[in-house]
Amino acid sequence: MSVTDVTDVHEEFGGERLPPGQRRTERYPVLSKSGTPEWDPETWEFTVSGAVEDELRFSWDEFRDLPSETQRQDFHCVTGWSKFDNEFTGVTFPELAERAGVTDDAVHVMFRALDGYSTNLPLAECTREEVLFTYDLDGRPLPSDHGGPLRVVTPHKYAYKGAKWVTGVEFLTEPERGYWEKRGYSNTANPWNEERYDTF
Ligand SMILES: Nc1nc2c(c(=O)[nH]1)N[C@H]1C(S)=C(S)[C@@H](COP(=O)(O)O)O[C@H]1N2
Ligand SMILES: [Mo]
Repeated sequence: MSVTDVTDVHEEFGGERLPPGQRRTERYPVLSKSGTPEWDPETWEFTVSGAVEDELRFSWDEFRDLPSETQRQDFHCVTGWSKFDNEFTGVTFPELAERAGVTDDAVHVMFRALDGYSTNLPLAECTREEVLFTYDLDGRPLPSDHGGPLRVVTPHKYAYKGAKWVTGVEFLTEPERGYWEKRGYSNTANPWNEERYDTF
């Protein structure tokens, strides 16, 4: 199996592999605003909606049939730990965006999840190969505490930009803030610039 290594993403942001103020951990802590939600593979559905030519809906089996790839990525939590060399398998954001046909007026994206979580990014910061809808970690199904069956990973951002238990992505014509972005976490979340919190 071929693995694309994207652990050099820090070079684009002019920083070291370990962003400032982070310490490296071998463990993989779990951070969730509430508990781990239940899911049912029979009724689970993933939607692509909003400013697109074709709204898309996938069952679990249909999603698993999409073209996938495996990437080696680092993971930076805003609370100060980083975990290197995670192998995530899944579907890239550009792959899904292309299938839906994003319309010209789309500028922003909102991800929504089973636990009521949401998080937002500008469209340009999502249409990157390393923004991955991932279902396998290190060759095994992504543990449910870490967002299984499906989560987003955003190695160019603090990890709260990656929704665990993601069930939908909506293309927006105006920026909006997600769950933590409304509660003081940085809207931009660049780890190499230590964009951790916003003051309102
Ligand atoms: N659906 C959902 N996604 C979420 C969260 C959450 O509470 N719910 N927490 C975010 C935060 S703050 C972080 S740091 C990471 C933690 O991912 P992990 O639990 O796999 O380490 O998930 C992010 N995605
Ligand atoms: Mo977090």
